Amino acid sequence: MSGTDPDCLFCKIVAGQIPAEIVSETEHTVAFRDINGQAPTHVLVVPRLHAPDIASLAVVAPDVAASLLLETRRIALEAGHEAYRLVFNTGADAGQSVFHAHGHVLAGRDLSWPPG
Ligand code: DGP
Repeated sequence: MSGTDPDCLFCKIVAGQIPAEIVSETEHTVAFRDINGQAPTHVLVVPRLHAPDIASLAVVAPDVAASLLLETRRIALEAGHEAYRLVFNTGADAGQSVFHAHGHVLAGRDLSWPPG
């Protein structure tokens, strides 16, 4: 499956056109450290396929969305965290700034609730 947006920042990271600290790569996903880390572990897991948010991805490619979800857990466990927070900001008013689906894996410090 393909589908990229030449103007999308995360598509460029997936393609290797913009450097990032890569954590893992699978058939469907690429994971890299957030440039503005908010926790000792702060990894972004993105699909290779461009979709503007996680729900849109689940509509067009539910297998990729499920694969991404499982990869977030694998990354947290590999980093030594059984407890972690998984965030999908969806929509600008909810804090989404990059419109290529991505899960934030946050762990390694106390994470308060409700989030800010
Ligand atoms: P969100 O606000 O949920 O759309 O999250 C986007 C995240 O992407 C934000 O936490 C910062 C991160 N980010 C933005 N630009 C770059 C970049 O060029 N490289 C990396 N590694 N992360 C980036």
